[in-house]
Amino acid sequence: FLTNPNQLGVVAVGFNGGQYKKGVEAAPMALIESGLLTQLRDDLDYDVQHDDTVHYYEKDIPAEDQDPEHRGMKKPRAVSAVTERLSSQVYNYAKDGKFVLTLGGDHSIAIGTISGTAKAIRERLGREMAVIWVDAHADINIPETSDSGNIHGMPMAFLTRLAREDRRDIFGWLHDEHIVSTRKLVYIGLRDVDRGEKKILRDNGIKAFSMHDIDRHGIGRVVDMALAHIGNDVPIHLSFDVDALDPQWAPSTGTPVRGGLTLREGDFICECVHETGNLVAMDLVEVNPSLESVGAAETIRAGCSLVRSALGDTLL
Ligand code: EXY
Ligand code: MN
Ligand code: MN
Ligand code: MN
Repeated sequence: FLTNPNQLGVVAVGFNGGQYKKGVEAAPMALIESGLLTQLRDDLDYDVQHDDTVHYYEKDIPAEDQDPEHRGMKKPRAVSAVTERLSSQVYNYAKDGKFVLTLGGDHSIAIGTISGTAKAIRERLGREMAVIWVDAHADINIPETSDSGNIHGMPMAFLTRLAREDRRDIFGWLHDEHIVSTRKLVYIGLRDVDRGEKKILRDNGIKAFSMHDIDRHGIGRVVDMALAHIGNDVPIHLSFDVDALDPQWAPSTGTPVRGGLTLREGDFICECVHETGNLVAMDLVEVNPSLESVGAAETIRAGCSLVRSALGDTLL
């Protein structure tokens, strides 16, 4: 599905407004400084296109006193403004048939990345794209089911239209071409899903593999089943939240949940998705280098490993 498979558009989005912990905005720089892009260039032969600056989009973000809660959502205009710009930036790479790698940032940025790839894939190939969402959380709260009001717990609801909002400055810019079908969404790694989210998953028949499923069937079968659900010949956007990994491997993240994937299982998912040949974009989100200072280096190393695996690094 990529016309330029060795060209990699890298978008760095140091944005933290989808939740309340500082530090996640520093992740793109930390990942890049630890050598991620150099590895992709030198070891995996990608033509990496990145303007060497981390995008904070500060001028686009309304001041906090200009951004009151709306339907319980916190900083809705800020998240909307950032993701709207991000969406067109991702679209611009994806429409040229390049792979798009986005380094977050908290997971609210997926509203921008997935809408951008979905639109490009529709225009370029006339097809619907699938999303594989690897996370401890489902991030599919609608504003009314969210206890926290944090938008990083809601991106999949807006991307599937389960949540909608007509105000242009609060996600009203999302149109049909940006939307992903609930039938084309698969979760892997879930273990902390809110009550309202469980109902949303059930009512809409959304495919989800929890840690329980991984314990029962093993990661190999679970990945096979996830890919079978999507189908053989469908472009895939992989959105990887580092908190899918057990805190043992990725302690420096805002909402850690014990009982997660090993780093090897995380890498395995990425390797298998790469092997399909259908991967068109990846997000790596929720790395927060300022939490758990002892674990920050380890978390960054884990993040780099996941990205390399998704981009074709093999063990042999
Ligand atoms: N479900 C909770 C909420 O909506 O606030 C926790 C969400 C955490 C989201 C992290 C990024 O995956
Ligand atoms: Mn950039
Ligand atoms: Mn998430
Ligand atoms: Mn999460």
